[in-house]
Amino acid sequence: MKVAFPLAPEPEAEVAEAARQLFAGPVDFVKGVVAMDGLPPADRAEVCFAGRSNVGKSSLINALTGRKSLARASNTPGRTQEINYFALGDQAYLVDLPGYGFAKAPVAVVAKWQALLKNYLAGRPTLRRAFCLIDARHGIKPVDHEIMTLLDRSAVPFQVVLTKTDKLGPNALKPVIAQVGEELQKHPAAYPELVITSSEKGEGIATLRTIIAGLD
Ligand SMILES: Nc1nc2c(ncn2[C@@H]2O[C@H](COP(=O)(O)OP(=O)(O)O)[C@@H](O)[C@H]2O)c(=O)[nH]1
Ligand SMILES: [Mg+2]
Repeated sequence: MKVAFPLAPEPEAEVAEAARQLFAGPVDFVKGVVAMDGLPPADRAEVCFAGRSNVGKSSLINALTGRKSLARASNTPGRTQEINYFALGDQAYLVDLPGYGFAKAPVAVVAKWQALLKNYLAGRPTLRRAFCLIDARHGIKPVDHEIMTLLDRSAVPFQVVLTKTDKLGPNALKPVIAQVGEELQKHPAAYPELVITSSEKGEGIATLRTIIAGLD
């Protein structure tokens, strides 16, 4: 059976406002984690953001929280291989995963974080959803399938978020949405709804906030 991947609907005003208030409240950097035993206690729901280096993960977390440099502040060189935890009040964790797909990192470094990522995705009981960020100009690439397959195997539901849509011309989005929908047919863990975003222009941010606030 073919699954359709429609766009996530615009949230209704009331739920969008509740989500806005949640994200306008305190958001704090908790820690950068380099090994499974460094994870904070699994005492609340969490969502993670995965994607290639430079796809816009940190910018998206900043846009969601309305803090210009929250995520970047923890992204000092040398910490980029860490799993960065942010606390959304005391309700949930937002988790910025290390970017993948950079060819220049030494093999041992890549192997180490791949193992950490695999253990994290398979072993975090409070992980409600992974957001897989895909650059709207590029669509889903082979390296994205690798992490999506990992999510399938770990039975972590994931939702695709297209980023940087402000960089696209008016007619360019439709074919990308079609390509993404086609590629997602291969992934049983794919949540059948796409979110279209621009951290720069704010597009889709209220929708994504509402999705996260609605997970319990
Ligand atoms: N035009 C545009 N640029 C963006 C957007 N999101 C991120 N960027 C840029 O893309 C680059 C990488 O973003 P960053 O958030 O650091 O990516 P990360 O490596 O996935 O954390 C930066 O130069 C950002 O300014 C967006 O929505 N629109
Ligand atoms: Mg980043």
